[in-house]
Amino acid sequence: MTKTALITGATSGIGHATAYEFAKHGINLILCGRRLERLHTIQEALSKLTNVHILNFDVRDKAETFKAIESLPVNFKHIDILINNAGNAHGLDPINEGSIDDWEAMIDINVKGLLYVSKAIIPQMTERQSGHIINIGSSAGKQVYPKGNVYCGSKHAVLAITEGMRIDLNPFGIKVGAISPGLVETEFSQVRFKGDKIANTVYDGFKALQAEDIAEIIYFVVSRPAHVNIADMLIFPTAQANAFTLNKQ
Ligand code: NDP
Ligand code: 8X3
Repeated sequence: MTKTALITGATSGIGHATAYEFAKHGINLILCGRRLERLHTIQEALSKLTNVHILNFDVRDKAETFKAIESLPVNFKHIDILINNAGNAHGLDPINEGSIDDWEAMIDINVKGLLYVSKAIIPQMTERQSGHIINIGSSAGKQVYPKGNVYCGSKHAVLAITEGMRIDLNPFGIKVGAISPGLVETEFSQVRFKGDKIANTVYDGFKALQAEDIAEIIYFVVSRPAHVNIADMLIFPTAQANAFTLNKQ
């Protein structure tokens, strides 16, 4: 039977590439994000390959999140795969200089937003005793790097929540796992540095991971047989050895 996936943060980067990868394989899509125009453009393109429904909401807004998911038409209500991808870093500052607004954005989007979306979808999965949840973590969720403080904290939380979800949802036969990339060339650095020109240099001097690299891995994970659950995967560009060791030429 054709599966349906809900992807948060589908308007750019990893979420966008995952939507394309899933569409190529005929997975029905519910694509989420705040930028409505982009959602329409992507829907138009991918509708040639699969059925696509879009949901325009901010994961920080609990009521809006529940309302959006509740509003799904009957042919999109049954969600087999949830990709909790929406997220970003905001700022790169030592803790003594960091902005409270940045900290709140990272906790509200990366952690609380992921929980709201999950809370809205898990009940149908427990009821059916099936489903697959993939949370996009980061190498920053495994190792803290200088000035990474709260972003790293938010991604450590994502990985801890993923482990907790896997334990608690295990009796229901629901697969839960994390994908933890290192540096991926997306709009991530434009957001982190708020459009500052430093964002244009982050991926200079080495070949960063591309969003499509991660999308292919996510499809690999969701296409394993029923008895196989990939619990966690850490992926670096070849030039990166850990969260803070990068071989730039
Ligand atoms: P992008 O900035 O390209 O994409 C982020 C996506 O998240 C966008 O689609 C954006 O959509 C969505 N988003 C952001 N804030 C909100 C919000 N408040 N409500 C709803 N959607 C939101 O970055 P990436 O693709 O790189 O990031 C995707 C995930 O991958 C994130 O969780 C990030 O932490 C993680 N990651 C990224 C790495 C990297 O190096 N790029 C490495 C490791 C992990 P819109 O603005 O339309 O709402
Ligand atoms: C994104 C990768 O190294 O910028 O999670 O934190 S990093």
